[in-house]
Amino acid sequence: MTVQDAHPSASDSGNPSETGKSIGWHKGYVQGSRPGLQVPVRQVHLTNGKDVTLYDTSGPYTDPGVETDVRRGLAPLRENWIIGRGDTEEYAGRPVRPEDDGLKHTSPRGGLLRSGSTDLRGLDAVFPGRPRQPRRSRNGQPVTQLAYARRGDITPEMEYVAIRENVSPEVVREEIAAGRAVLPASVNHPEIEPMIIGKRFLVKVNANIGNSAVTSSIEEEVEKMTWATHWGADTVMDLSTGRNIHTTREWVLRNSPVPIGTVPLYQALEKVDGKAEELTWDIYKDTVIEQAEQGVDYMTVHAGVLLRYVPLTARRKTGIVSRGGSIMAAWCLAHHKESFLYENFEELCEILAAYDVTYSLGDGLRPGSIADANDEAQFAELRTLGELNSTAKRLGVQTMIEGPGHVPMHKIKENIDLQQEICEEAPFYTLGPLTTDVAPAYDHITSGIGAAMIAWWGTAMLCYVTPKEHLGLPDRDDVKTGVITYKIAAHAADLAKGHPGAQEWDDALSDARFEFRWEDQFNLALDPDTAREFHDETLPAEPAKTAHFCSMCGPKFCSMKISQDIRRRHGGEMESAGMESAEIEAGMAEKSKEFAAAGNRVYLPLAD
Ligand code: IRN
Ligand code: FE2
Repeated sequence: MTVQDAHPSASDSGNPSETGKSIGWHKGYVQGSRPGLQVPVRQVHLTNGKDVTLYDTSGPYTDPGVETDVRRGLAPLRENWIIGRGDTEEYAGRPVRPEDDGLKHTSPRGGLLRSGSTDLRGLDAVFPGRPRQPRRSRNGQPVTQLAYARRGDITPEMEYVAIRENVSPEVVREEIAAGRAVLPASVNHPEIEPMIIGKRFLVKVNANIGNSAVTSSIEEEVEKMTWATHWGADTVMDLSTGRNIHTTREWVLRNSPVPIGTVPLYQALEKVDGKAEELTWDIYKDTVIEQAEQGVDYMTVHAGVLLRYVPLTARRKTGIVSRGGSIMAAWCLAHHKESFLYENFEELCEILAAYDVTYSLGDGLRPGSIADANDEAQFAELRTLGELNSTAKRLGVQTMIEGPGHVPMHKIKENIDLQQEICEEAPFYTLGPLTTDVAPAYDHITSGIGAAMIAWWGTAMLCYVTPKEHLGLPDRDDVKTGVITYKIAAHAADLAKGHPGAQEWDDALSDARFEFRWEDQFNLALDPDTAREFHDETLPAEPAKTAHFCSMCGPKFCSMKISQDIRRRHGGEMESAGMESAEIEAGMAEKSKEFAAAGNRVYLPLAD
């Protein structure tokens, strides 16, 4: 694989990270079969002259020498591919109305342009970037990666993800065609760097962002998105409710290098002043089209919450905890009718197929407590999701299935096994699951445990949980903690699944650790800033980073140093020949003498 520098001057310095420190890696690109097909990679230059190449989600923001401007948006990388297929056309699109932005009462100065709105802060109400018109299928036929894969086409997007995942394009095509993987890439979101979600590929992580009626500005949401992808989020869901909902999404989409997901039901509910019973299929459908025209790549649809399942939750400890699930349950009960999402599902499929919006079939009846895990309500909904999955596939729509929630460790495996069976191996996308209920403020950890397990058994994407889960809205630090926690779970699963190349990263870091190449250890870390900071707290001086000891044992007693000393003395021959036990003993005896001479103390004060 040849990796080109993103920019000729890129190799001489690392990129400045958000903290202003050098992050020690730089962006490179792998050239594909056509000029515009360049796949980003993160290259870590080690001090021993070797390079480690890692998957990169950070987008053009980390390209040295490239100026990004949030007011203009990212370059539309995929535009030529989309237009080149000749199966879509531009059209006028539906008008954007004040109520789309949660601004129901138009002010005298005019709804959207009302700059007095306090929660806009730095960014304007209207996205100022290049003018664009929405596209959709020219003749109503699906313009989805699933449809292309089925007819045997390898699209540029498929080639792109094949390079990213280090597999052949044919494997990508086959997995998509079989419905075992999705490549979420709306025809109206040409800015994204394509990625794939499926069990044969690297486990992916989604980060949720979004304002609510009470907090956060557009600017903050755009920043949370770039921040999340900087740390490795593979997709971002904008779960905004309240004010500026349409405009926030526009800013996020135009600046996002990763697929964006939403729950259209949330915005539809805003349009009826939060009164679930006033929702209609028409309002919902109109909201889906509005979001599809903007370029949302995948949508959570809680179509599996059926009227007859609602009573199954009555005796639960925590009832219905899904926001979307409870909205639909309230609607069904208010009208005593079957869900309008279920009843109109085929029409919804036709809309999604015309833009290549991917389904994320929502788990509206997921358990919200350990006590409710794997109950009848949850699995009844899953069976309906299986049925909807077949319908969606038949109509050419890419589909993944959402999963729980709160599940104790011994009940996790049943979830993925059942989902895979019922949903014909469609990608599973789970929220954790949280393995215990007792640790509010640490639910990134309670859920990271479940996430690692369920991903090992085949879950394709993990929806992160931040420390603020159950308590409040995540801020910037919580977003980072959530993403890093979930990258750990995902990578641990990649290792356990034996994903080709996954272990190279661990091996490179272990070598750096064993050889006391501190800078390399930091730069290879998932979170270089924190690793460096923790090290500097105890050993702040610059030379300490190359010193041959670590702060854990101090300079005089260190297991890694002992074994290195032994190796060095034997000129490396022990590695090939296997070291004689007598030699080890001799080395150890020598260390013992050193240790005794220093007073037989395990922990020595640091010499200064
Ligand atoms: C993921 C798996 N199960 C649920 N999720 C995520 O939860 C989903 O993708 C979306 O981000 C959020 C939807 O929450 P409600 O409306 O189901 O509570
Ligand atoms: Fe919960």
